Amino acid sequence: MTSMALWAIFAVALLFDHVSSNTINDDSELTELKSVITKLSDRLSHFEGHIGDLSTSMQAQNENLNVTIARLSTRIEEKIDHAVDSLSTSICDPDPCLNNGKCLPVRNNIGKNGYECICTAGFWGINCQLDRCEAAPCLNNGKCLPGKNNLGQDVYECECTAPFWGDRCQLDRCEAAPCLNNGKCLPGRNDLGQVVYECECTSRFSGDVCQIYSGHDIGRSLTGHCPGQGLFVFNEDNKDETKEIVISQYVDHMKCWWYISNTLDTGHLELSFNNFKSENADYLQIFKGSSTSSPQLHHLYGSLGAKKITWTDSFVSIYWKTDHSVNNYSPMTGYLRYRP
Ligand SMILES: [Ca+2]
Repeated sequence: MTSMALWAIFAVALLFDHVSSNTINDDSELTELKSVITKLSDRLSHFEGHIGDLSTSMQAQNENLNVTIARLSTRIEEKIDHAVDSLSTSICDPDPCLNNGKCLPVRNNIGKNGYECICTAGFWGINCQLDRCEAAPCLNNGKCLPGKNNLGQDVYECECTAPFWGDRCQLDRCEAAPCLNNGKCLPGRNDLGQVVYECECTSRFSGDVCQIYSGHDIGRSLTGHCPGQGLFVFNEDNKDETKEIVISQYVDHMKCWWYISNTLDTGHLELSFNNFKSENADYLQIFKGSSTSSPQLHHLYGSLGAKKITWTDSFVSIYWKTDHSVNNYSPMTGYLRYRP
């Protein structure tokens, strides 16, 4: 095709040269020109034939190409379908769901294949990779246990270490130090499942709050106008302290109890008033024990002024009592000290 095209261009150029140069001078030249034109005409016809063949051939090739493209397109679609099908079955293999989550192949709204993880309790996220406990909500070394609530929501529960409790182990039932006499507070649950505490008492003490000393139950309710009632224990740590015996208001019908334990092996206890003054029917008693039926060590009443009493017993009760009669006496404070 290329050589024919070149020949045609050459012939046209020759013809053009003869005409434009105006050199046709005789019959022989005209005859030669006619011959050239005839040859050119033949060649052009031949070229046209080739062009026609070429067009036919190209049309055929075009049709073939269309068929090929259509077949290829079909095969590609088939391949894609096959890939999608195998994807939907293998999308859960290997299993993308963590923490024992169950993998389910799913097709979303736009027909796209994917998977969904059905997570076990406590876990969530696309791949069950998240744990409700990951924020470490349990304080004080509490152990976080994931779970679900009644609504099926993911929740956690804290298993607390002693003595902590509460939703997040943030509470300490023992923080009020309810156990007396160096008793150790242990939180627990009662029969109703309520969080309570238990006191682990040191030797010689017992009772709910270790309030019983060597068999003396001093757990009676302490009310009235005497702040600081209850048990006070002298020991090595506090032997230099002064325990105040405060009668803050001198009124009728008072019943105040102080329980004094002395755990020190030597020495004695001393109670002093700067100015003791009471009605004769009202009085302060010291018992060797925890009740009015225990042996009485001292019995103070009347206008005594500066008054000092002592004892060596390891446990006594101080009892202040007023009767029903009206009086105009003043509050008093006694000062209790350990003397070596
Ligand atoms: Ca009185």
